[in-house]
Amino acid sequence: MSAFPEVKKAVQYEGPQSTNNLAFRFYNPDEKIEGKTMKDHLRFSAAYWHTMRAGGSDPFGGPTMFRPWEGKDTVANAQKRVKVFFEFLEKTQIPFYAFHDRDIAPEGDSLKESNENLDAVVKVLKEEQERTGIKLLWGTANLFGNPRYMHGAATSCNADAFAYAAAQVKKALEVTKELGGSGYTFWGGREGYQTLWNTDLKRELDHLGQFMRIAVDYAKEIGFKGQFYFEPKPKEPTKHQYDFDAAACINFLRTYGLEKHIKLNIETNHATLAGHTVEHELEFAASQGFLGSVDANTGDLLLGWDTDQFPTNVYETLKMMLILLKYGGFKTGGLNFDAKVRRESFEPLDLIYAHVGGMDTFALGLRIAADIRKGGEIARMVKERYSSWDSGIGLEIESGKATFKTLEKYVLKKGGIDANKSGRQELFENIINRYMFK
Ligand code: XLS
Ligand code: NI
Ligand code: NI
Repeated sequence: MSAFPEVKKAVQYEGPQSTNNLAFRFYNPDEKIEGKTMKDHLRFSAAYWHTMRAGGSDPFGGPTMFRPWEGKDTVANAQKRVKVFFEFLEKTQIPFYAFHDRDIAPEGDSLKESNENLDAVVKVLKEEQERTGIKLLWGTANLFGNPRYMHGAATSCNADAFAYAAAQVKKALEVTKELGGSGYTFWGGREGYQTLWNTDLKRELDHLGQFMRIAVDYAKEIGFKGQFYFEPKPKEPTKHQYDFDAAACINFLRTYGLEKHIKLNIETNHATLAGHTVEHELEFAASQGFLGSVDANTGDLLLGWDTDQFPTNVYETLKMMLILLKYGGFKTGGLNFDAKVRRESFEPLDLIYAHVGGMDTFALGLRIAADIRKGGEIARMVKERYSSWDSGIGLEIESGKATFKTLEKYVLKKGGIDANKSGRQELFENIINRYMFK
């Protein structure tokens, strides 16, 4: 029995003129852009926790989602759910997925039982991967839901919580490897604090560094070759998360000697919660060599929490794709829809509309970004803006030859500076609009 009976076969590309709500207008998986297929540029992924597990509850009300395949929270039901998920992935043509250990299988009464539950579901995931060719983008462990993590996991004041979290990540790494995952993500969960009165910040940060270090060691030990990611988020659930933004995460990784092993997983909604734009976070991470993967969603700028909505703003995806193209695109990462349908959009069909819309939004962003790059004005104008660095005194500074003394001599001789030129922000914006609305 189909879980998505309205969608008879996989959603297909029909082109921009199509009015079919169950077709792609811009995402044409095998079409090449800048020499690479759209599928390989975008590397779409669906998040198990939202797509299969989000019930729609909020602080004021319980679950609203109509999910006819759900039953008791048993391993058998978890296995059945995997099949529904793969039907969903096939019908939307999403080639990757991501999960937390506890999304896919129920937590047992002991670690041993939880691990057995996980193995039983991983077996079905593996079968479904083999049947469909769909792959695991990354795995992770839920180190925040269980009350044992009320003070955090790696940064808990309770050393036993650290130990339990380590045991959980050990297993999560093993199953991620078993499923051929191309990455593993650390998202801080409750790694942060509510008040400094009761917090030894330095000790907590040291513990987090140590936790990641032994995770990296264990990955090496078992031969897990996937890429580790660290996902910035400024707040929620704690008032102050340690992985605040890209700059804080990179500083953390460098401080604890982890910069060779861990890249970043940038999430749009987390960027805006940190008071940044996602393009700032992406550009900054990429410029420092930390571009890993993207949790593709969007927030509501009027709400101060992680609303995890589906991306529909083409200006935003265009900016993201321009940065990705500039830095050579994804190696191991992808565009993981860490997004959930609104609690009012409770029908299974809404999951399809949401993902198809998100995919098309990124596909159109990619097309326009490639077009802008082909036109070349933006890159040329930026290059021209910095041309004083290409020769003369600029080149001397960049090549490390200049000192304060030589620069003083230069200024004394010259007597002033070359005239500044306009930044032309409005012109840049107009050119982008010209490409947007052709
Ligand atoms: C929560 C995070 C989470 C991570 C995976 O806000 O975005 O979903 O992506 O643990
Ligand atoms: Ni995320
Ligand atoms: Ni999030």
